[in-house]
Amino acid sequence: MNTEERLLNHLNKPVRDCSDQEIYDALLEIVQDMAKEREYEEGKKKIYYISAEFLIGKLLSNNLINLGIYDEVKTILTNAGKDICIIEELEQEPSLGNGGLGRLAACFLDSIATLGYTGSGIGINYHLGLFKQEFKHKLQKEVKNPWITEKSWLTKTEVCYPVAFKDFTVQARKYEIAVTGYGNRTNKLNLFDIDSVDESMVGEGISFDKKDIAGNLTLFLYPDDSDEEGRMLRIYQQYFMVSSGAQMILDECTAKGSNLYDLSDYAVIQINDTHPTMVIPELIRLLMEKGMNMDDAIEVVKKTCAYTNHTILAEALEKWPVHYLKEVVPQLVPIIEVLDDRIRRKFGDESAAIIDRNDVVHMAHIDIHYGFSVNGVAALHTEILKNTELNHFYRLYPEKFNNKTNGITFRRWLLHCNPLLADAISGLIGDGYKKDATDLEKLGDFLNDEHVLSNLLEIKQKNKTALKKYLEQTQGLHIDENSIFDIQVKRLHEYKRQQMNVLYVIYKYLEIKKGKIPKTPITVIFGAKAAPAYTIAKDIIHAILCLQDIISADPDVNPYLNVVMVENYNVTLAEKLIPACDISEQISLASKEASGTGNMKFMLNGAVTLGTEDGANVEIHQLVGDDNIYIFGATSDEVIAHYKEGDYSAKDYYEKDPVIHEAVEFLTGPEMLAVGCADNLNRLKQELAGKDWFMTLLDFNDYREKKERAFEDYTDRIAWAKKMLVNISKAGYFSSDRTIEEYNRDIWKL
Ligand code: 26V
Repeated sequence: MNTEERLLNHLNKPVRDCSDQEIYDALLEIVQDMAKEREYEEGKKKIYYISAEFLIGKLLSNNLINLGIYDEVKTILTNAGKDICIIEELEQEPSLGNGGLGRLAACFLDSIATLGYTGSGIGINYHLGLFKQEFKHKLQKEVKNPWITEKSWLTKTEVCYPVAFKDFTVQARKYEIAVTGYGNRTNKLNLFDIDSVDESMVGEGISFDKKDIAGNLTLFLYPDDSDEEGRMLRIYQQYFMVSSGAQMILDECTAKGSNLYDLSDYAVIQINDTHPTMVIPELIRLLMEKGMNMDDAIEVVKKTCAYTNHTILAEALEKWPVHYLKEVVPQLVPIIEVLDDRIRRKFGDESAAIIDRNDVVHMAHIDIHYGFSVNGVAALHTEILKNTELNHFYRLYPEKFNNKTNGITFRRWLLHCNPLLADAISGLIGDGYKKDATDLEKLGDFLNDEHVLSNLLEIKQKNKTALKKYLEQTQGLHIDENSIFDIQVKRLHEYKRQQMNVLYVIYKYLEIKKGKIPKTPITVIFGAKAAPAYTIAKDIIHAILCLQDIISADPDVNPYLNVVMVENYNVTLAEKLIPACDISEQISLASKEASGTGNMKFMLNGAVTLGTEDGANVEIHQLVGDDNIYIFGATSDEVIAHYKEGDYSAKDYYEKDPVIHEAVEFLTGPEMLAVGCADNLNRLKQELAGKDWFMTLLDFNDYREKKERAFEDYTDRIAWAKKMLVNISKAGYFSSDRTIEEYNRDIWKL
């Protein structure tokens, strides 16, 4: 049956006479059927990617592309007077992740299937996902984000596992989402859930009864962990995920013939950050339950588990007090104690211990001692882990440490989100790059071809106009498509330094007020969710929204400078923003951003990076060269030295530098107080002028200068287009296909 026949079969009437919803439902079923036809497993060994987050985004278009029927479906719909873009909009985006870590997991699943490896994701089916962000009175409000509709990508299975907590047991039920590879097999994302979850318990905003575990366990992703109950719930969720995942893995391997002593011939488990770390003691426990002695169980698990570290921020490295674990999963505590005891006896080194003197369990230490691989996610990040953050572990196990620079799937982040650019590239170098991203290098042949460069500018312009329309229709925001689109979209965190961009906007506003008019108008676009309990992050959002208000009401300034903050930044919005971007803001304090993956998406879509030598920016810089990126700020070595010496003083910069002083003062000046809330703005100003833990003021002047230079360079359109083309041509390295091949070569060995 061809696609048209399949569609008519499902619809029972001409496409023209169907509602968009009917068409969406039919396409969903067709995709599910076609995906099923390609579902098979091959080879003995399977990769299990276990992660608390899978930020998969909408799936319809991506699946149509991967199944090779997107163009056909689009034509059928167009001929029937329907618009695939409108049909796409009907899908709810599953918000099963916070940011980079979750999106990375989704890109990896795409690449594993595309490369034809046998692999599954293991995670949690959060009904309400991460909160939806709304702006009220220029403040972030969190509301629930239901995404599971009657017809969805989720398939309910009858596979259930008991998960025992201290005082009660729940039944974990497996749901599946098909992961279609591009022109290849279908794998599965397994999401565990419980039948008793009760969406009706959600009250105002995202509040709910944190004690009713059977009702709330799979409601939200990372509910507020600012209080003890919230933290306990997180442990419940983590154990729920790893226990059901581990049972599934053991079942699958036994069914394939494993005697469990040879588990590592059948399974490799990649632990995505420390959220799934309890899978290690849980597997040991389950193996012992099946009759294995503890020594053997530990050895088997050690050969099966590998750990990825995604951050060096101390506050983000999970540590659970033993008494929490005793309250939730007492069965794991004696096992963790043995694991700790063995390490203490072997190394006698307090800093390598698993349970510290204060009876706190360091989750990452379990992974490092009892896994066979530890990897960072960009070259610089891995070096920092080896030389600084995890240096004492590196000295114990140098052979375990390796780097796997992150990547992104080009199916979603080019073919799907930027079809105009993808088609133009195909026209120049053929379709080979869709399977082998390094082919993009061939674009280097066109760097002096004015026709190609002008076409690139035209495509960017069309994408900017499309973004303008989209933001008008969906958010009531108005932006000037003839301005420079300077975009910073990512989770809100002080180390990512959205506040530095805010200070720049203030600086520029004041300059324009003084009569210094920019050559090209500028639109600074922000998108970011702040953790519900992260006060300063929410203050930064408030400051951005105040500036948006002030400038949009000021006719002296708004012909030249505008600020907008998009509401509820998510994957869907990223797919619209990234193709339209001119300047990609990647301005974290050097050493703090493990990798970044947004930086790669922007580069691939022809934006030029303005960034620090941090995370994967370092590798982008090496690839594109000094002329095609704007690098500024202190190096990671300098930053690490400042922390060590404790010699950075924000106060000095604030008091001695008049430009910085004026910009910081503005935060609580009359313009801001007229539209904003004094508490929030004062707190933010105090933080910046008095503490500034992430050294915003240290880098501000260099940032400002490099940003000005970028705006200046932008005016030479052909020279700028050349920079865009260099960026696109060098982006092949950042395909997640490359990353997955490296994981397989060095770690998984499938
Ligand atoms: C978590 C938390 C939780 C508690 C409060 C502060 C805080 C700060 C950061 C985090 C991040 C946890 C791990 C994470 O999401 N890392 C991101 O992983 C991406 C994929 O490897 C990488 O590109 C980002 O640079 C990295 O931040």
